[in-house]
Amino acid sequence: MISLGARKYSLYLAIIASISRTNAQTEHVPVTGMMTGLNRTTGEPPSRVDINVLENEGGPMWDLFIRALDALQNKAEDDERSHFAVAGIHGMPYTQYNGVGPVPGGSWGGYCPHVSPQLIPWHRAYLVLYEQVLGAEMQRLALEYTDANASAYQEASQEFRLPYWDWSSDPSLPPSSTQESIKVNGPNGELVLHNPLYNYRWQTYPLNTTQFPGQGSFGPATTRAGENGFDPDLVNGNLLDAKDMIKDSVYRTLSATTVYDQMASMAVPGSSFESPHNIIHDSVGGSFSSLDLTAFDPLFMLHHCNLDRLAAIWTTIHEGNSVQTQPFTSQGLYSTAKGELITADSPLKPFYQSDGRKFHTGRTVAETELFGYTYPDISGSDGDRRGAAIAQINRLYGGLLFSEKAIIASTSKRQWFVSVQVDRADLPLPCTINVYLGDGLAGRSAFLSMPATGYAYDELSLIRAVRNLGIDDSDAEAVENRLMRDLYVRVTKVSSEEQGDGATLDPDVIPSLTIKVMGEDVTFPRSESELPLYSNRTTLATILGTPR
Ligand SMILES: *[C@@H]1O[C@H](CO)[C@@H](O)[C@H](O)[C@H]1NC(C)=O
Ligand SMILES: *[C@@H]1O[C@H](CO)[C@@H](O)[C@H](O)[C@H]1NC(C)=O
Ligand SMILES: *[C@@H]1O[C@H](CO)[C@@H](O)[C@H](O)[C@H]1NC(C)=O
Ligand SMILES: *[C@@H]1O[C@H](CO)[C@@H](O)[C@H](O)[C@H]1NC(C)=O
Ligand SMILES: [Cu+2]
Repeated sequence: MISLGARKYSLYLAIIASISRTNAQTEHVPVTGMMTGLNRTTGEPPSRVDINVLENEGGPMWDLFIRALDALQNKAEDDERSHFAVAGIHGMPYTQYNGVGPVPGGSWGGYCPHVSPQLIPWHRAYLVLYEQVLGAEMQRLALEYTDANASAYQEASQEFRLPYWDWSSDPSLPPSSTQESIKVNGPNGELVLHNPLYNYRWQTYPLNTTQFPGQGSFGPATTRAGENGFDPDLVNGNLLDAKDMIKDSVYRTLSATTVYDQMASMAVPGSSFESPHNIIHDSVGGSFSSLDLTAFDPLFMLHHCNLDRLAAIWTTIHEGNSVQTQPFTSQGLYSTAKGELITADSPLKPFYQSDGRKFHTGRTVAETELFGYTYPDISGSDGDRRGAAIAQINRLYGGLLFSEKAIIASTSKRQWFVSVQVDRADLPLPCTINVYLGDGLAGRSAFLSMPATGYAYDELSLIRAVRNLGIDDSDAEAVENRLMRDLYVRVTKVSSEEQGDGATLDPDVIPSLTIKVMGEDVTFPRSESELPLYSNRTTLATILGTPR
């Protein structure tokens, strides 16, 4: 039997051949991924790894990773393979990358789609571009090591794949991103560098005010919340406050969402990964919470790599659902005009396929293996890949719904969540909608600055908040009485400079905001490789934002 790996391996060879053919004919940077370091027997690509694991293992891969980030940040900003040029695709300065500019009728200045099913596939192509540019730099730097370590450095540079920041398990900042300087091994001994994971310092600062209209408040380098551009304790405090909400939201999307479009964005009713992803942007704060500037922060790629990982786990679990299913009407972005219908075959601009002529689409980026990478949670070509992935997410994120006790009892139980629906045009963007139960924060939906209009949706689990009430949660009537009495909503404006708490608004002033308290039956999984089942959704009440 020819293994899946072998079939894919021959595909890689075809892709590599076509890359070398087209590079001569076009100046476009095709987005192909790294094709080095594949398993020689199976053709399986290397895994992207947890940033903290990469740091703790240290050695040649870590040395090269840090040195290559530093090199990209120091490359001339008009070089298409510099950190500046790649970061500038996302938002400001609205680079015409690969010669692609805005479409008439587009409104938002950068290419990045948000609140759109293209959020996941577009950022996948984006990360792959960064990974291949960074990987090429690492391979160049590896050649500088000529001593007994030379082959270890070269091998590491071939097997390298982008690391991810698993904020869904532990949202604390990667420790490697909190120190201003860093030591690594260079070819001639130890090097002390400005830590390229700490921030990005613009070479051309002061920024061109035409291209960076908001520059006045941002300073010469990227910032995160706090004094002097970044206070790691403050940021970690913000992140850890949201830890449980993020984890519960990720588990809900992994287990309860069955349609790709719902999983991929807040544009479709249901639970999505976009929502906890937004909480991370807001909690890190500073320029990280600005869609215009966030991609310049070196944390951005690690952050989005985790989003990509969650989507890849989701598509492994929900086999056969790897692309957008329903057309979506664009709210108007740099590369899609308002009213344009977006499907799985719409272009992901400005990312060219290997032929340098056609753009990638949701469909062409559906499989990570075709870009030469996988994730530890879904690797392993044989056996029950789906079951193994489910067991992994149950262990990592399923704390509340998944426990030995629940498995043994194999019970079904009434549980509750809040559904959120709002027209973004009514919101004081960027902002958060916070749901409280009594004194405690029960859930949060975060909304970034763009797009300015269009409906957005979210679902916030109340399981943890109900447990924290300390009443018998099998007494549905008692729980529902408490929900009706003690649940209320507040809208909080996020200040992009993150100077303390933003202003809080009464949600009554937001006409389109609809908050429903919903009930559902949850049947606990019977084994670690099964998911809970959700059924019998009912609406308890549509509440307003005032305490009742
Ligand atoms: C390649 O894959 C085989 C089969 O899964 C495995 O035994 C081997 O260790 C892998 N080689 C490397 C270098 O990872
Ligand atoms: C190889 O690298 C290690 C650190 O990664 C260093 O301690 C050692 O001196 C290097 N070997 C040589 C021969 O330079
Ligand atoms: C600033 O950016 C604009 C828009 O790209 C450009 O036309 C202008 O020449 C730039 N100005 C300077 C001083 O670089
Ligand atoms: C659905 O839930 C409601 C409310 O808890 C309950 O009264 C009803 O019996 C349930 N229906 C089914 C089919 O389980
Ligand atoms: Cu993002």
